Amino acid sequence: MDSDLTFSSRRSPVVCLHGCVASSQPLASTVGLDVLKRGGNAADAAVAIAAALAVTEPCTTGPGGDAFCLFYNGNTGEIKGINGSGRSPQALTLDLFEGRGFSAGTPPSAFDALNITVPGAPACWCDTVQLFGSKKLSLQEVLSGAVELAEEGFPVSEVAAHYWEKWTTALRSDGKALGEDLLTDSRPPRCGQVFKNPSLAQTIKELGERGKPAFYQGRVARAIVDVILQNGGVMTLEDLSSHDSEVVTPISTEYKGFRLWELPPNSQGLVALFLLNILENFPQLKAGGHNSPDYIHVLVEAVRLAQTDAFHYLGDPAHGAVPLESLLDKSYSRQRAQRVSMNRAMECVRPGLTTGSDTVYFCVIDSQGNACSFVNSTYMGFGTGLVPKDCGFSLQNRGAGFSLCREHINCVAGGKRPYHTLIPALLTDSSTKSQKPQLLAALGVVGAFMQPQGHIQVLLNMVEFGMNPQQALDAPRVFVHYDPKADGWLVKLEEGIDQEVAVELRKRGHMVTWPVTGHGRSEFGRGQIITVGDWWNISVTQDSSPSRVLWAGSDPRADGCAQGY
Ligand SMILES: *[C@@H]1O[C@H](CO)[C@@H](O)[C@H](O)[C@H]1NC(C)=O
Ligand SMILES: *[C@@H]1O[C@H](CO)[C@@H](O)[C@H](O)[C@H]1NC(C)=O
Ligand SMILES: *[C@@H]1O[C@H](CO)[C@@H](O)[C@H](O)[C@H]1NC(C)=O
Ligand SMILES: CC(=O)N[C@H]1CO[C@H](CO)[C@@H](O)[C@@H]1O
Repeated sequence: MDSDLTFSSRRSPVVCLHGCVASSQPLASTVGLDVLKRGGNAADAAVAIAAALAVTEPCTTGPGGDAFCLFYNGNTGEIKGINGSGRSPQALTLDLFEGRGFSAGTPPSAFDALNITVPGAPACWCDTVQLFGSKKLSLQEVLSGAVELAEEGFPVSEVAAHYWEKWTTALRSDGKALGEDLLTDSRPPRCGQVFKNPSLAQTIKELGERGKPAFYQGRVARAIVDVILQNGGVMTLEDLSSHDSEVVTPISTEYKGFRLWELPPNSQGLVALFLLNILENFPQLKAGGHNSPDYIHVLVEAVRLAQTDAFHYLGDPAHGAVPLESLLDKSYSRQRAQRVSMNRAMECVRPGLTTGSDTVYFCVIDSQGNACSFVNSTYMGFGTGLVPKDCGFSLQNRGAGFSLCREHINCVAGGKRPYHTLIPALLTDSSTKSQKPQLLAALGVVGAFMQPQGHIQVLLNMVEFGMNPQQALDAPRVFVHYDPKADGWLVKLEEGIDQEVAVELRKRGHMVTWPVTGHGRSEFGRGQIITVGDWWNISVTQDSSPSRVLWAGSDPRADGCAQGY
C-alpha cells in the first residue's frame, strides 16, 4: 500500500536525561544527536539538523530558502532570535511587474524567477553557530553529518518521496523543470531509493570551511545570479553579498502561568500570541472537552480575528509600521473576543493570502539546558525548482508572499522582506523580569498559515488537556483559512474528529470540510515538541524544583522521530 497517512499505530513520548532532538527526518535527528554527544550544544545540533534536512528533504528546505531560530540560554535564561529571511532584489519593483504585464489580478506564476528572494538560511546557520554555539565544534564539524549524507547517499523517506514527486509534477505542469541535481535519471527518487547529491555536499562543505562568503560571494553566488537571470529574474551579486541575518528580540505573551515566545514581525509569531490573548477571554474553553464543538468554535473564531489583523498589519516593519503594542495589548484582545458569539459564526470577511506548506521544523534541548527552536523552508516545495549550476539546491519562491496592490503594506518593492509564514517557538514559565524564566518547552508546527494555529492547538493540548508531547501532536487538528474563491473562511477538520462536531459547527454557520484524510492531512502541519519535565501532566503533583527529564514527541504526519540520550 502506498503511504497514505493513515494513523494505525501509537507512539510513546521519548524520555531522556541529557539531550534531545526532534525533527521530521530520522537521519537528520541522528545527525543532531551526534553533535550533542560530541560536545556541541543545542544551537550546534540545530544547525547540523538544518543542513541534514536540506539534504534529505530538499522538497521542503535547503540553502536556497530562509531560516529562523530562537535560542534559550540555559545559563542566563535569555532568549534571542535570528531573522534569517532574505530581501527581495533591489531591482524588483511594482513598476517592473507592471511593465511585464503583471498585476494583482494577473500575477506571475508562483514558480516565476521574479519570486526569488535572497536565500537567508546559510547565513542563519553560520550566525546561529557563531552567536549561540558551544564553540567546542567548528562550523565544519557541525556540518559534517550533512556533507556525509549528501556524499554517500541516503534512502529517501516515505512522506519526503511523496512530496518530491508531487512538486516535481507541479513544476512540470507549470512549464518549469526541477534542476537535474535533485532528480535521479530525470525522475524524483522513490521511497527507499538511495539518493546522492554530490553538488550539495560540495556547497555545504565550502560553507563549513569558509563561512558566509562561500555562499554569498564567489562561485555559488555567481551560479545563483546566472540561473535567475537566465530565467527572467533580476537578482544581482550585490543583492547577495549585502545580505546578512539579523539578531532579534523575541516577543511573548503570558497565558495562565506560561509564557509563549515567538519571533517578532515579519514572522507570523504575532498571530500565535494574539490568538492566545483572545483565547484567554474564554475561561470555559475546555469545558466541552477536547475538539468539542464549543472548543473548536472558539478556536475558529479566534483564528479568524487574529489572522484578519495579521493580513492587514503584518509586513516588513522597515517598510511600514506594524502596531505591535496595540495588537498585543490585552485590552485590545478582550475587545476583539467580545465579537465572538457562542452560537453563531461571526459575519466577517476579509481577503487573505494563498497557502503553501513546505517547511521543516525541529527543536533541540541540550545537557546544559539550552534550547534551540529552528525552522526553515523553501516555501512551496522546491520553490522555483531552479538549481544553480553545480550547487545541488533549489531557489525559494518566498516572494510569492508579496502583494501587487500598490496600497498594501506587503506590496512588492526592492530590498524588502516578504510576509513570512515561518515561526519557531519556546515556552517558559511566566516568572517576572527579575527572575530567569525557566524553560518548559521548544515547540513548533510548520505548514504556512497553519503554523500559529498549530502552535496554539498543540500548546493547549498540553496546557489545558494534559496531553504529553506525543499525544499533543497525534491529536487531530483543525485548520481555518480564508478562501478567496468562496469569499469565506473554511474550517477543515482532520480525520478523527467526530462527525457530530462537524454537523454542529455547520449549524453555527461555519463552512466545514470533514473529514480530511490521507495526504490531505499534511495541511494540518508537521510539529515537533520537547518539554523539560512533565508540567503538562495534570495528575502529577509538580515539585518546586522541576525535573530535568526531557519528554519529546514527533508529528505522525511527517517521517521523523525524536531521539535522546
Ligand atoms: C534551513 O534552510 C536551509 C536552506 O533553506 C536548509 O538547507 C536547511 O536544511 C534548513 N534547515 C532546516 C531546519 O531545514
Ligand atoms: C526581520 O528583519 C526585519 C527587517 O530588517 C526586521 O525589522 C524584522 O523585525 C525581522 N523579522 C523577524 C522575523 O524577526
Ligand atoms: C500523567 O501521569 C500519570 C501518573 O503517572 C500517568 O498515569 C499518565 O499516563 C500521565 N499522563 C500522560 C498524558 O502521559
Ligand atoms: C503565483 C505567485 O505566488 N506569484 C507571486 C509572484 O510574486 C508576485 C509579487 O510578489 C505575487 O503577487 C505573485 O502572487
